[in-house]
Amino acid sequence: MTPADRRDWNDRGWIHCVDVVGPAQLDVLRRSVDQLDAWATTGGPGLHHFESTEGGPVVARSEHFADVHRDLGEFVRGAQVADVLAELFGEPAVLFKEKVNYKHPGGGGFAPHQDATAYRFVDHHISVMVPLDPATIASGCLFFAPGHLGGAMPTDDRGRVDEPFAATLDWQPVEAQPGDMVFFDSYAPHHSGTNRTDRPRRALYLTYNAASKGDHRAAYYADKTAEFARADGTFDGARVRISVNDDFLGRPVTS
Ligand SMILES: O=C(O)CCC(=O)C(=O)O
Repeated sequence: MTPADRRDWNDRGWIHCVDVVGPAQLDVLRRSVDQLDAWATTGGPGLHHFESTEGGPVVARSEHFADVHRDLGEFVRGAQVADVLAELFGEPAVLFKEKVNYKHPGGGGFAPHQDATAYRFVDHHISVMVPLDPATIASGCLFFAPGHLGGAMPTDDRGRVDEPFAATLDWQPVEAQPGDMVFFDSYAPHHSGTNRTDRPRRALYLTYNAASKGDHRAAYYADKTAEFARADGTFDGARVRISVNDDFLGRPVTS
């Protein structure tokens, strides 16, 4: 991390590291995510969620794969990410959850939210977004609003930042290329749009907490699986869920 990264982190709540994942590593990650995508449709390991697009049903998200996919597990728990996290937390980090958002062509975006409201068991996390395809305004990159690290914002009953409040925020697009990493705080408000291109916009989202706060990954996934099962994987029968909060703007389907 450079002094400018540190300043960005403190002032904004995210840092954009450019060209830090090499081509060989990217190849491994892309091949691995292709395997996850195939596992999703063939009943393979991991937790997989689907959405309907103009092109038909596609995988929207895969998660909980770090223990069942060797290459992904090595990256997720590897030194490259761990070193930056240790600087940001001021101590070693432990994995909290891991997911891939595929955002296939026509795949939905996400309403303004703070991740902290969906991540139980510990009150502060840091995530890193690792794009495997160009994340642009057209393909549905992240938008962040800087300087809101003081705590939880007002939310509606779906866990989204209240619309009138969200409308006052200074949203900034963070376009990122394969090879980049974007680290962001779990209180940094963010949203994203639909993928309007004809190529997927795949990205890993890896989330960690400070090791001194404990290892909650198993409890997080047990709790989430139980919560999804209670309402048959829906928000009270109204909408298929892909996440704890109802912030997904696509058309989720069961398969
Ligand atoms: O992948 C995206 O476009 C946004 C992801 C996001 O905010 C989330 O998964 O909570």
